[in-house]
Amino acid sequence: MKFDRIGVVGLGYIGLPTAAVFASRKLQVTGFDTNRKVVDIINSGAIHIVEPGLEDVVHEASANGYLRASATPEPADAFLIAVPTPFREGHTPDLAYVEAAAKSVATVLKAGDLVVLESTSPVGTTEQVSAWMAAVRPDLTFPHSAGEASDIRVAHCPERVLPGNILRELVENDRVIGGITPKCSAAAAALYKLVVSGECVITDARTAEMCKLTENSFRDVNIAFANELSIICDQLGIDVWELIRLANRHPRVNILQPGPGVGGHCIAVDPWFIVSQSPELARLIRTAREINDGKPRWVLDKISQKVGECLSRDPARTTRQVTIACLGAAFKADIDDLRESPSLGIVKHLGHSHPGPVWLVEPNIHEFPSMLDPERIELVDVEKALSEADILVILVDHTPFKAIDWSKVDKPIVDAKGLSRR
Ligand code: SAJ
Repeated sequence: MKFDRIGVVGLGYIGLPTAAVFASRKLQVTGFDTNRKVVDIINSGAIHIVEPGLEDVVHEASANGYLRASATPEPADAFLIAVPTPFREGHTPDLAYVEAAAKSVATVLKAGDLVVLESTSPVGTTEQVSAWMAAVRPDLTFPHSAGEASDIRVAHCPERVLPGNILRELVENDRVIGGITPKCSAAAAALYKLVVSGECVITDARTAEMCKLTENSFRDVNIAFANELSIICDQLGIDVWELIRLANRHPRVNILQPGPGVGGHCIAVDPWFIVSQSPELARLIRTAREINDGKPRWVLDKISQKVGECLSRDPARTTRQVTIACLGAAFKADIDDLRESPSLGIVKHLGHSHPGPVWLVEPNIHEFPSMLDPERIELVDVEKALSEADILVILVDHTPFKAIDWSKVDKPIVDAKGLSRR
């Protein structure tokens, strides 16, 4: 198959790096995004997201004429759909962006084109994408109804990259490719082989959809196990981080790390897609979600206990005079992304519930987060927090926090990441 022009729908954390990687191989790529501002930024050779190395690749590809952005779809030989799949109230998947993307791509399709859904999706979505496109284009045939003879090929190839490491993982990771028919899979594999050095492993669309959900659910269940252990160990007076280090010396044990909860747009979301499709059967997956979602509450209870201890040591003091400093608000270490962050949720909650000063140390941000109340939360540097706060709450294992010699810090600490105990 020949792909003279590639269209990427959705220019966010996945779509933009994907478009840039194809364009860097001197393929003609047009990225589509409904946000005009995003289109203008990319056409100026700049980027609107934070990802190491991406700005240079986008800048070069657009300066050399290989990458262009547009607000409306244009014809291409292959389309990659990389739009968000959030969940609605009640944890049911919201496929509105996928539906809109499929319907807009359909308007410019011609016989022989390939459409690949990259967005993490519940099982059956790829067939649904094919059906949505067919409804717009009755003049073409689609694989969900016409099978191998279809004019259009449709496949799922879930993205699996780790934010912060996207450009390398886009090229090096193995890709799972699930076409609605074998011809669809073969076409999608031919496309990805243009840029991927990892293996392109072929399966069917439903298995590929479930595979992505399984990867993130596996991680969520493993983290829930670590979080549950951390609560049990706290009750038993055992250092959970030492415990996990020791248990992981067993050649067949690999427990992840506890923390203040699970955040981000993937691990905390995707397992719900399985739960919502198989509510009676997905018992472990649901429980893991509940354990991880319940962890911030447990951390808040630990903070309240420390406040109580401060007051009982000094009865002349009131809660208003107790200063709590939170270290970190991002959803994981060494990133600036605060969305869906359990740490941010803890800081926000303290802003409402603790009558005294609440400070936040977040070395990766330079503006006050819009989600927090500036009347209640103050951004301070780490030195001020270490010297002046009454209680320190370690929420994120950012590198600068790891570098602190915690053995010299003589203050009450609630440590959700185990930095002060290593
Ligand atoms: N976390 C822990 N303990 C750990 C590891 C992570 O509490 O031992 C927490 C983090 O602090 C964070 C959350 O889990 O709040 C998620 O972080 P992450 O680094 O596990 O994952 P993401 O969300 O950045 O990216 C994941 C990756 N999936 C897997 O590793 C199976 C990535 O490969 C996927 O492409 C991405 O989801 C996605 O887009 O689905």
